[in-house]
Amino acid sequence: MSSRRRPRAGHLRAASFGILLGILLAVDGRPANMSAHKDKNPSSREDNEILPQDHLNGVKMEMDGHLNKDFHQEVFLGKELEEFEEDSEPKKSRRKLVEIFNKVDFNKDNSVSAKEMQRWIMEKTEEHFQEAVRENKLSFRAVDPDGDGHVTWDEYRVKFLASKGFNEKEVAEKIKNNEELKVDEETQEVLESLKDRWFQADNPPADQLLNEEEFLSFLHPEHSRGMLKYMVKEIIRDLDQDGNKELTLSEFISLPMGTVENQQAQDIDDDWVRERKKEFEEVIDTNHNGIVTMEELEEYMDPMNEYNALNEAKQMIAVADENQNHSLELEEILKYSEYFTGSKLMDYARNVHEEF
Ligand SMILES: [Ca+2]
Ligand SMILES: [Ca+2]
Ligand SMILES: [Ca+2]
Ligand SMILES: [Ca+2]
Repeated sequence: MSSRRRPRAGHLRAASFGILLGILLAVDGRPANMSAHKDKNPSSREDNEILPQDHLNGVKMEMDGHLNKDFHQEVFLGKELEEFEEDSEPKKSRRKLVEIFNKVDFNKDNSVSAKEMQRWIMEKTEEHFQEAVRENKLSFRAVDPDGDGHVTWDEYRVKFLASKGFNEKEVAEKIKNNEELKVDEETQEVLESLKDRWFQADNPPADQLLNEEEFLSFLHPEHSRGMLKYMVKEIIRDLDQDGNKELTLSEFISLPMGTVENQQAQDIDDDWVRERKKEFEEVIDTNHNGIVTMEELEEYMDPMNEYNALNEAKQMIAVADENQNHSLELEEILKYSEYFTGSKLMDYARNVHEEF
């Protein structure tokens, strides 16, 4: 482990949370003997969905402070993202990309301007949000089995511990009888962090119960103003070394250790540092004074910020704009399809050119 930074409580929290998510994502379900019932549908997916995720679609930064590398693809493809994953057929992907181009090109002049791309990004962001609302309905049902529309912290805590492999009935019984729960330190830290977040998501008048909408902001803080501020506070807490609630470039570049497995490898990766520096100086620090304030970070994290969307649109265009007309033509998008969609289509397009 890199010892670039002294571990502090916040780091440990972020670290253990990352590790926990890693475990939950990596292990396909819990050990068989702990599983209440074995159905065809592994319960791991459902369990993961009741936990706030590190990665949020269409948000520029992960909850652990890492940049979201797939951001531009997410805001370009929206919920179509999955259709471009590895095993999709090139011919189909190409057709899909042409289709998308024609939609982004709102005024049908065969070229995508920054304004058109901005409008598209906003639309796709809204799509991610609607997707989150839809998924939240299912997750909420999982934590509110009696369906009365409210979930207490204790009910959620039981579900969370069950997802960690604890026996759900036993835990529920112990909580009911106010008995002490024997959980390891790591789980305890995650629980405390979740509890903070839980009470943040409880809108006034605070009744310590979350309804479906509040649960959505618990899982998806990016779409609620109050939770967005909370998320920013958490990120600053993890990155801010001198505790002045602002970030310098060096604070932004050195991440808390242990938040990802290959942190050490990433720390020494020059590209990684360069990218982060660029993002800090050119995008997040909007008044370019070398300091990122909470307000600047909040603007940056807000997925519905139109100014950010326009910047992103310009950046995306610049990547592929070979003829330098500040717009994207279909050929440019196809040539840079890997950047926009994650799949390489140009070679394919050239090979089968006769077909079209
Ligand atoms: Ca156009
Ligand atoms: Ca600082
Ligand atoms: Ca600034
Ligand atoms: Ca162009």
